[in-house]
Amino acid sequence: MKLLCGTRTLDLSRPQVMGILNTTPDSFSDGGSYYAGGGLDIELVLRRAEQIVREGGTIIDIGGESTRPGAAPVTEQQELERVVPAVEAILQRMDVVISVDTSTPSVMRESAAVGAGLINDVRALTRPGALEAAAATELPVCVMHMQGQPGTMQSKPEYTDVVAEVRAYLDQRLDACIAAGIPRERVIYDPGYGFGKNDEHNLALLRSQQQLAPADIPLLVGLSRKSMIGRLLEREVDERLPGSLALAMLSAQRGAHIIRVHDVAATVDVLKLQQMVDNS
Ligand code: 8Y4
Repeated sequence: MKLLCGTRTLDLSRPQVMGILNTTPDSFSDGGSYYAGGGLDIELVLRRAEQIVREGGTIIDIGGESTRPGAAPVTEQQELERVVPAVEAILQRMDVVISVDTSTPSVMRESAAVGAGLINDVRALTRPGALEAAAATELPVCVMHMQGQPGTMQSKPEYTDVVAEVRAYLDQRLDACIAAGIPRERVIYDPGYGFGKNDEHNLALLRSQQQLAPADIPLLVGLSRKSMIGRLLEREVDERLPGSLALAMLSAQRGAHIIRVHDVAATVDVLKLQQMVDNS
């Protein structure tokens, strides 16, 4: 399976690693904040981007909004100021696919205009104007499942059949994409691990991950350092690498095409071995 991301093509016949680059001032989970008092530190952004590419990441996910409960809401202007210059600076120096983690139509359009290759929307293009903006970019879109809203989604997640409900939601978003002029070939599914799900829900989704997408639709997953690892293993955020690597391998074995992670080098090693064993 191939994915056309603007001027670059991703080979999804083996799992690709997406490295996380947060431009929010309160992001500690990827080990760094690239935001210093007055604004974004482009030098720090470039250093992190270079690290991701050197370590074997083929996609860089850049976001300017934190979905963490209690995080300060970001204005459209702030998000544009954080994301667009970072995308532009990286692409002036590196041959890599940039994914923009955004739900905001103007950020989609302006990022695409400076060369972004993928739109990653945790709200699955549900904001007013998002479907139209994403369609106009002609880029692939990742639609993610979330129950509830970022601030409150973990208060009481409830499902009758989490696997069926997540699949039905993603299929419904695919229909909405197609109706808006985003062809099926450009849609990526994501179960949204940890987004309005308890540990039992997350484990059920991972166990049945193969059923979450049709065979022709790529699956993106984000499990790296997430709270479920913290709870299941009683580990703080800086102690979650072994758990993250185990889940990266399990998700690859269950059909993940793109794996969103903080620790690129370690994940690339694990996936190389997984491919050697499972694709002989
Ligand atoms: C520690 C580390 C604690 C990470 C929390 C977190 C996904 C995503 C996020 C995902 C897609 C996160 C933007 C949450 N997760 N996009 N974004 N899929 N497509 N939390 O699973 O990493 S942010």
